[in-house]
Amino acid sequence: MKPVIGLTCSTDRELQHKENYYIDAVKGAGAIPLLIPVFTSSEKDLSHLLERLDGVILSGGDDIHPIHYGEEPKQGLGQVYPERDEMEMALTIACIRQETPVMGICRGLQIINVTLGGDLYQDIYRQMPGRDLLLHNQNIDGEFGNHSIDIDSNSFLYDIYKQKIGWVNSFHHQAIRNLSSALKAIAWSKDGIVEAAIHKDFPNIFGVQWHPEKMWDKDVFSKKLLEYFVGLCKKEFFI
Ligand SMILES: [Mn+2]
Repeated sequence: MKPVIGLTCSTDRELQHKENYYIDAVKGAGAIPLLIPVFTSSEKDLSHLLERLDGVILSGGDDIHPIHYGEEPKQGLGQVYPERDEMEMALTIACIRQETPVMGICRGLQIINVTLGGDLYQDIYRQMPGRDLLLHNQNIDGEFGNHSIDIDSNSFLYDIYKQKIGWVNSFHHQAIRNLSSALKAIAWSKDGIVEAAIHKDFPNIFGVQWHPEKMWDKDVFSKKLLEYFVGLCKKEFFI
């Protein structure tokens, strides 16, 4: 039976939405996608929701409000939507509690980190002066890789890539500053930005800073990564 994977939505005052490439990528990797809107939810409601899902993808989107890691907004912070932050953070906690697999994509990796006590650069280009940063907010289409990543050879990512170097797209101007002590970094860009991390105690919970769903039908590693996650949701692997 195909697993059902919940995809968190982007939202504004009028619409809840998610781009079609997320839907296509989940379907292409062998699962059934289901959109989860932002809604004010109790712990009990989220727990009930998760009983009906085999996994959750925390999707990409707007910036995370820095109040969630104890800062006020600085110059360079983009659009924020605190209700989405709160819902996704509560959902992450519920997933950990119920051991529901989670894949964080871009903002989703950052949500996992902030939920578990880590923090972010509100804008890497303003907050990391003197660092020769790469262009993490690429100008080419998302189906093309933009910068390389160095992969921890002792990680599931290495098992997918079978090499220490990967090539990923990049659509972010925020990034992990202090990594949560509950997480382990498993990939970095050449300028030292954390590009992937996994939960130390719950390895079914991980995030990547790039967008495999934009490359899934062009890049074999992106497809394998999504298929790996679908496998976790099917409980094919015992890790
Ligand atoms: Mn990047």
